[in-house]
Amino acid sequence: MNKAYIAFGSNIGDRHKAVEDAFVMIEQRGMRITAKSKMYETEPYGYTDQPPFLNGAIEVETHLNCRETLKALLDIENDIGRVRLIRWGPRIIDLDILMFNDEVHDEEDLKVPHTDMVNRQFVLEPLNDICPDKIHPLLNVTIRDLLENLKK
Ligand code: A4P
Ligand code: MG
Repeated sequence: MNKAYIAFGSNIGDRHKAVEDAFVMIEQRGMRITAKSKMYETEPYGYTDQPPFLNGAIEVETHLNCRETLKALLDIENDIGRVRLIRWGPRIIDLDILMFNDEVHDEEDLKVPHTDMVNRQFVLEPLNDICPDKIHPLLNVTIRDLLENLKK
């Protein structure tokens, strides 16, 4: 059985509903949610001229491999976006694989662990809720320590 950590973010429309819909679809597609972080209201990072985000992270167990998991998450993003958004409008849900077992993938369309997670408090804070002792497979540091370092 594989264990994955997935980040979610939403900043348009009914954000809580989008997240709840995503959880249901994740379970329907062969992933069992085994832990959920708290929900965080966060200021936009990077491109800042956009509404605040609802962010969090979940732990899932799945028989899907990493690439199959990515495919499932992209399908869910599309399903949620297609139902609720105007054409060409932004998506209301972003689902990123943060870590997948201790695997390392460095391909154009699949980078795991997520490359920018160590710089993002809105990722590390929820991750710290659900797996503070998990060791980042490339950096060999716990999530708790990554978060503490970022806050310094
Ligand atoms: N991809 C590669 N690796 C992965 C992975 N580990 N997990 C590829 C998921 N996808 C991965 O992603 C584009 C492509 O990344 C996918 O097709 C997949 O093959 P996307 O989600 O369609 O595009 P995006 O959202 O524009 O890019 P990305 O990198 O997800 O955006 P960011 O960098 O995550 O920025 N501020 C706050 N406070 N909270 C947020 O959640 N999010 C963003 C989005 C900006 N600022 C934010 C937040
Ligand atoms: Mg994404």
